[in-house]
Amino acid sequence: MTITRVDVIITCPGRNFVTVKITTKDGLVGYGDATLNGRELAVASYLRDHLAPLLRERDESRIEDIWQYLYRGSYWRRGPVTMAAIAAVDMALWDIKAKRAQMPLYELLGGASRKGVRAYVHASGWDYEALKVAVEGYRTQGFTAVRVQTGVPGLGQIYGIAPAKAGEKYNYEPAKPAVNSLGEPCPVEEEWDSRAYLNFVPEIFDNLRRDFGSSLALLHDAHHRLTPIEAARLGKELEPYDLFWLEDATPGEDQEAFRLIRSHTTTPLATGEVFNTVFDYRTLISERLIDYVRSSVTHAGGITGIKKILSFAEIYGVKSGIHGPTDVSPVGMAAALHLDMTIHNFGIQEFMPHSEETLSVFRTSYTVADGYLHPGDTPGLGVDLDEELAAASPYTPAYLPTNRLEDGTVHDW
Ligand code: KDG
Ligand code: MG
Repeated sequence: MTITRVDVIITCPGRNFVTVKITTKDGLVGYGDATLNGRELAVASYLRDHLAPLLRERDESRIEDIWQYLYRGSYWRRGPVTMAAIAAVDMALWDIKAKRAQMPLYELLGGASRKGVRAYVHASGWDYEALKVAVEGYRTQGFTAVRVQTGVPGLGQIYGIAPAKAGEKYNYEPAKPAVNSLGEPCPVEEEWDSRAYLNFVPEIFDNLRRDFGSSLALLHDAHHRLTPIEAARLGKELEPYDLFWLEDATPGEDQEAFRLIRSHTTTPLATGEVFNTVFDYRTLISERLIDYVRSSVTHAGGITGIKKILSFAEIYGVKSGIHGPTDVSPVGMAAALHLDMTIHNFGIQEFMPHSEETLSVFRTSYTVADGYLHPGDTPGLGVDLDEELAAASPYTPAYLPTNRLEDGTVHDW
């Protein structure tokens, strides 16, 4: 069969999402997620203006060939905009292939390697007491793994901490932009002090182990804010608290920095949510400097792209920890779950539940019970898009925040 239509749907049911919809000559429809937080329209243009004209009349069954044509064939390779656009096309083609085969995608990818997908959720709070309430809530729901983040005394708003109540100063998913002197949206500027953070964080983990015991898996995201020696110190000081992982300790593009961190600590390390291809992981994986790869299906070239990363990782005993925040759409989440079911080197899946508003536009068949997710057995990815509802929530300009030190210097985050 051939592709007859490629539509790009931009919608904002609670936050922005970019979705590609591919239609075949015999009327099958596939969806793919192209959402790049704060840069949504760049990917939409890449899809509409550059990829869609190349896809029409092409044989939709040739997924690897189309992937290579869009990646290798275009000369300009890699980067989040390119790879999110390729990812969306790739996901939509896998969705169509599995619908044509009348199978849930995980069956087509090799079948189930496990009964379900263990998930970790985000617990956060302004202080330890608020964090504790959030962790208790997730424990009650049956989750066995939580990412824990808190505020730092003396610092203001820090990205990664959700407001417990409406109007609280924390700003997380979807990040609300500030307004500049022209009345236009712009990134909120947060403040950072690594010393204050490093002096405070071990106490939080001490409290967590005291209150929740040893079996709960604890994860923590340093969000690229540390230097290698600071990350080494943190990893070492957190060893007694047996973390599942310490994520994005330093800016990920400096792969060699992980040699220093690794030589100082046995705390497991995860990184890669801003990576797009297997090349971004070459040193990290081949030198066994990390334990988990964090790319999302949406930002790493789709199912075809992330399978290349995970196959490379498997050889070195590195596991998956696929990125699954709410800025990955339900389509991108479903793609992750189908892969998680099949791969051998599955580690854990990040799960930030989407809002009711989002889920009224994206109708999903995946389920969650007792801390496990399952993609469901609907043919394809198992996600439908209500286009009328989507059209009723138009794109809203959005920015992720930025980060500065006390003296005004822009800092990593
Ligand atoms: O768009 C950026 C978010 O997806 C990211 O900052 C969330 O760090 C994150 C995580 O681990 O989910
Ligand atoms: Mg992260």
